[in-house]
Amino acid sequence: MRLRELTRFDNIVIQCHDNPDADAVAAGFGIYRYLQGQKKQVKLIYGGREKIHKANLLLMVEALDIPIQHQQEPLDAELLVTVDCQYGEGNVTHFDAGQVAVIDHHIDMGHGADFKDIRSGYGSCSALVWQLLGQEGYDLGEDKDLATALYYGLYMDTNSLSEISHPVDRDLRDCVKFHEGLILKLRNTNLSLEEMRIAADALRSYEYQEEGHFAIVKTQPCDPNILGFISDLMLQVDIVDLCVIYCELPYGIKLSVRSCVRTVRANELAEFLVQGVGNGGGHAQKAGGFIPKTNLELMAADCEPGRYLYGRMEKYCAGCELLYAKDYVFDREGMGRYEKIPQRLGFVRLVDILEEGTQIMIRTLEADIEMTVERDVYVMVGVRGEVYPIRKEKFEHSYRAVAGEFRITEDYLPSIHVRESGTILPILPRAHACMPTGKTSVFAKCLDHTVKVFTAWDGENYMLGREGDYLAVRTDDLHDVYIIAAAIFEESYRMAEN
Ligand SMILES: [Mn+2]
Repeated sequence: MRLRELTRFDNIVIQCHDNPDADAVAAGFGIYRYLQGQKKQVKLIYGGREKIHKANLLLMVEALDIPIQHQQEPLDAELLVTVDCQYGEGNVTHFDAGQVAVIDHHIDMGHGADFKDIRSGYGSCSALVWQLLGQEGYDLGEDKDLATALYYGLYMDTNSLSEISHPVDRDLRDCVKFHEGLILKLRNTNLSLEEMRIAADALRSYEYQEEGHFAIVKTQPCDPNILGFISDLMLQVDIVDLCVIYCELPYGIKLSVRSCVRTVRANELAEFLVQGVGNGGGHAQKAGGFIPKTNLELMAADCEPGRYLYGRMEKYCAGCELLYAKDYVFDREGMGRYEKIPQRLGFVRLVDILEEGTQIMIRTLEADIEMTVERDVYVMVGVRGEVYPIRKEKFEHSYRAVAGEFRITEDYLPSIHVRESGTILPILPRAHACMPTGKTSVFAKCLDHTVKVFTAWDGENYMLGREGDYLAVRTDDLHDVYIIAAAIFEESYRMAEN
């Protein structure tokens, strides 16, 4: 969806969910500012019984002059835009509206709307609004109040940026110029004494599972940020390797997940815990998740959330094989031989665009990859926009450069961030095309259970193979074992002739 599509209406109301949080307020403020600039009659509201009372939100609203109003009277808008929530949900007071637009980052609950932009992979609605504003050429450099609001919205929804996951969230974090003094003040206006008491009570009532070295803690209903605060503390306990802290709110279950072992990434654990019922994400050590109440009831009738999460945790800990490339003994059993389908891929010779020795970070949908520009290191770009470094020698054996461009259309395209200057260079316009030489092939088999592979080139981080993904071994190096995602395998490989 483009924001400009909304400008055909004149009387527009933007609605945050009831008990709005910083992310909802910031996202609403962003849409408000844009429409105000388009000379629209626009109003920013939230419904529900409670008025905003948390100290940080009051400070945010006042310091940034955010014109949000508590709406209790019926309303009839030509267009109603719900932000950080979906029209028809339990935590969104109903108001009549001619047409409805939904801008949100939770999972799509399937309610109808005339306009919809739901990105459940994003850690915050603020990042989505920031992206939408960018598409319209809105200059945030000229609007530091809004920039600060969006940054703070992201900050609060990703547990002080610690559970950040999507590259658009990371882009907002890295690119925006905000009022530093205000953010510092907001960061330290976070807890009330009552919330401190809730945290203390929660820490006394943990449940510990010895075999899996994990702890589960339920808190009383509280601001989701308290969950992160508690889980950070819980993880510091010597015998706790993984922990999940959750609370039941009127509209669903919020959870915070932590891991301090390299065999479990917190974001994957969070995704697993809410799989099919909610959304979750973050990164290796810290992650969060949310399950809408109705979904939990559907999935686990008469199941108490604590039991449900405990069961998922046990299942996660039990159902996984660890594989270390250095100790791997090749077994041909069940493996087929495959070769790359001759199709265009992209590659970039880094020294063509940057000085040798330059520190860079390559941002992709999957991860931020830290690298140094070296003479013989190339960067490959795959059909899904996936990026990986390759040594010149290996490249020349496996691929040959061909004329023409390499093009793909994906939602998020990779870019090179130059550390020192902050310059951002999109990769695709700088990529050349290449084709597989057909000289290399792999043995591979489809996985029927979860496998984590610590590869030969990175013994610290594993590659996750889920059911349906492929375990692959280079035929010319039987220690080079790795995972190829199901979709990429099907698009890129075919059975070898002999
Ligand atoms: Mn949010």
